[in-house]
Amino acid sequence: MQPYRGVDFYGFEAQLSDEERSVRDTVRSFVEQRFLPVIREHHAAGTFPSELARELGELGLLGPSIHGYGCPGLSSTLYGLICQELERGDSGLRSFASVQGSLVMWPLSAYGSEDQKRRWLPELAAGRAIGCFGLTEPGHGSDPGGMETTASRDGAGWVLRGNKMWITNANQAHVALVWARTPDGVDGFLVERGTPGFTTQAIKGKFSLRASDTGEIALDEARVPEANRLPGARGLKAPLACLNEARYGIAWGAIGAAADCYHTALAYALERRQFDRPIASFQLVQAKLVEMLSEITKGQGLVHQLGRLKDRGINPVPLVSLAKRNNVAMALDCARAAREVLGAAGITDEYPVGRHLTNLESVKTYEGTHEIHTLIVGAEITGLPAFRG
Ligand code: TGC
Ligand code: FAD
Repeated sequence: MQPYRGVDFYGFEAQLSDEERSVRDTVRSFVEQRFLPVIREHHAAGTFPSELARELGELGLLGPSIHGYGCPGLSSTLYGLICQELERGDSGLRSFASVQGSLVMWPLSAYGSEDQKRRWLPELAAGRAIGCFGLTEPGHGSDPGGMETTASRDGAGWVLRGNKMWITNANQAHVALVWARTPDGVDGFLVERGTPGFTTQAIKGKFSLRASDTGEIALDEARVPEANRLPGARGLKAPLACLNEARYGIAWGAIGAAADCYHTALAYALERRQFDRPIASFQLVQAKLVEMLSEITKGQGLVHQLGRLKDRGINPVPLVSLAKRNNVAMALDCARAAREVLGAAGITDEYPVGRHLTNLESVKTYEGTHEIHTLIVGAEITGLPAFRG
C-alpha cells in the first residue's frame, strides 16, 4: 500500500507554517511507528496502551496549547493537527489526549489555584499522571444540569456523594475532576485515587472505542479538602466551557479517521481486481471515493478556519458545535463507504475501517450528541432554544 499522506485536495497544507507541518509530521511518525503496530492487539483485548502516555508527554502532545507548567503553549491550529493525526491512529488515542489535555489540564489552567496547577500540570503534561473528567451520570447525559452528585461542606472540606458514568480514563486515572452540585451551584473537585469512598469500575462489552478505558466512578462519602476545589469554576458554565475545548479537537480528529478510511479504500480499490480490472475503474466505486474526498475537503475547510479564528481568540460555541457535528457524521459516512469498497475484507481487523466505523459511533454520541449540536446551532440561528421541547 502507498505510504499514508493524508488528504490535501484543496492545498490547505500550503497554509500551514513550517512549525505546524513539522509537528504534524512528528505526530504522524509517532502514530505509525509506536501506535499502529499495537492497536490491533489492544482493540481485540479491549485495552488502552497506557505505556504510551509518557511518550505522548515527551512529545508535548498532552495539553499542548497550555502555556507554562511543562506545557509547550502551541497554537490552536497545532492542537487540531495533533488531534487529527492521533485519531487517524484510533479515536481511543485521541480520546486519551482530549480528556487529559482539554478536560483535565485545560480546566486546571483556567480555574485552578496556583498550588493545584503546580501540583498537577507538570505531571499530567509528562504523562506521569493520568486524569479523567466526570460530568455524565447514569441518569444525566445530554442534560448535565440535572446532575445528582452532591458536594456538602464538612468542616474545612467537602463530602462527595454520587455516581459518574461513561468516564474515559476512569480506571487508570490518578486524579478525577468530578463535577458536583453544591449549595452555590456546580463546582469542580479534584479527587485523587486512594481517597476513601472513591472507586472506579470498568465498563465491559463495548463494541466501540475498545482501545480506550471507559468506566464508572462511585463517590461514597468521598472527603476532599477545600484545597481540592477548583476556585475559579462556578456554575454549569465551567464544565461546559471545557467541552468546547474538547469538541474543537474532535472536529479535527474526525478528519484524521475519515482520511485514513479514504486512503485505505483508494489503495484497496486500485489493487483489488474484479471482472478483469481494478474495482477503482468502476464508476460506482469512483463515486464513493469522490464523495469521501469531497466531504473530507469540506470538513477540512471548517476546521482550518475554526483553528485560525481560535488562534485570534474567537471561539463561539455554535461554530464549534457545527464543526463537531458535521465532521463526525461525515467521518462515520466515510468509514461506512470505505467498508463497502473493501467488501468482505472491510469487516476484518486487517484494515482499520471497521475499527474507525465502530469508534465513530461513540464519537457521534460523546461530547454532545449529534442531536444536541443540532439544537445548539438551531438555537443560535433562531434565537429559540429547543432543548426542553
Ligand atoms: P445553558 O443554560 O444553555 O448553559 C448554562 C451556562 O453555560 C453556558 N454554556 C457554555 N459555555 C461555554 N461553552 C459551552 N459549550 C457552553 N454551553 C453553555 C451558557 O452560556 C450558560 O451560561 P450563563 O452565564 O448564562 O450561566 O445550559 P442547559 O442546561 O440548558 O444545557 C445546554 C446544553 C444541552 C447545550 C448542554 O447541557 C450540553 O452541552 N449538553 C451536552 C452534554 C455533553 O456534551 N456532555 C459531554 C460529557 S464529557 C464527554 O463526553 C467526554 S468524551 C471523551 C472524549 O472527549 O474523548
Ligand atoms: P442521552 O442523553 O440519554 O440521549 C439519548 C438519545 O436522546 C440521544 O440520541 C440524544 O441525542 C437524544 N436526546 C437527548 N436529549 C434530547 C433533546 N433535548 N432533543 C433531542 N434529542 C435528545 N462523559 C463524561 O462526563 N466524561 C467522559 O470522559 C466521557 N467519556 C465517554 C466515552 C464514551 C466511549 C462514551 C460513549 C461516552 C462518554 N461520556 C463521557 C458520556 C457522553 O458524554 C454521553 O454519553 C453523552 O453526553 C450522551 O448522554 P447519554 O449517553 O446519557 O444519552
